[in-house]
Amino acid sequence: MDSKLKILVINSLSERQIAMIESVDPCIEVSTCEWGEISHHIAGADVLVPWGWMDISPYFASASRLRWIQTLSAGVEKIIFPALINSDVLLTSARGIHGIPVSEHVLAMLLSFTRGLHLNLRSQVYKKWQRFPSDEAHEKTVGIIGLGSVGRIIAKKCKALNMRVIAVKQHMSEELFVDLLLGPEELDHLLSSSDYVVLSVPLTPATYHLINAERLQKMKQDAFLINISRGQVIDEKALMDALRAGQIAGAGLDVFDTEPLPADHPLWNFDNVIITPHCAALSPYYLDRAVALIADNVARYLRGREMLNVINKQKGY
Ligand code: OXD
Repeated sequence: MDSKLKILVINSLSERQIAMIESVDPCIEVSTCEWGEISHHIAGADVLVPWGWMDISPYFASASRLRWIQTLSAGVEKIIFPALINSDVLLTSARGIHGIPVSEHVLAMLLSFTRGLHLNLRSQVYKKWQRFPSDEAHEKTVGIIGLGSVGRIIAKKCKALNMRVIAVKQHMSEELFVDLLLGPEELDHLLSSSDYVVLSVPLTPATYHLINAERLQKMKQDAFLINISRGQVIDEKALMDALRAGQIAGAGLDVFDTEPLPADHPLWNFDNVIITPHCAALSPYYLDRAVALIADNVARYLRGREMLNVINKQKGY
């Protein structure tokens, strides 16, 4: 029997990054391939490291050695399929490495809305000297829905702006940077008291269309909605209706129902919407952080220790 632990990463890695994973134990052999080549390589892999958006279900039957899938991304909703759920293949994610870039992305959106930069940029395209009302984030309230590793860093940075931070979280905990922590049943209170609502929850059956017409109505008319989680957490049609009706002041969206957002999608046309192409987590340091996490998890796997970010495949997170 082959005594090597063969790890197949569906992304290119530098020699240094490969060496970092292989340095965990002499039995480890890391190889990489492009997404289009997966069918040629998957049969030999004990461990697969794909991005969360990759649909590996067509190749699963030929992955006879596969014992563990470690995603490069935090989101795993697209990688879970019935045969995987019913198998004993372990699934772990890269949760925990996104906090720095994603929180900076949220602050960039929040401050752009506050200072009117989204409007200034449009004027600049037309070389138009035009002032818009601007506000301050200081002492305003940010409501964070989902206080995982990303939500916590957002809270900390908003506190540094002297904002009031409220958050909704599944289970109560001591939180250093949160002024008011609420349970999921108090979501409406967060919505009606926040000047900025930030979505940082995973997509699960429970969070699908969490922000619907009824919930948008609970928000203040001068409040902004920022989504860096998954597009399907918002009912996009209800959001566009709310924007048209002036029910909320604007939305900063990094994620969408359909990605890439189609060129003829009406969301492109709103002055008070900032659209970014699912890039909140992008950073030159992303892969290094992912590789460090993978190396840590490989060591845990080999030594039979508790693994990081194990996904409950039934629940989807
Ligand atoms: C992720 C993301 O899931 O960046 O990692 O959206």
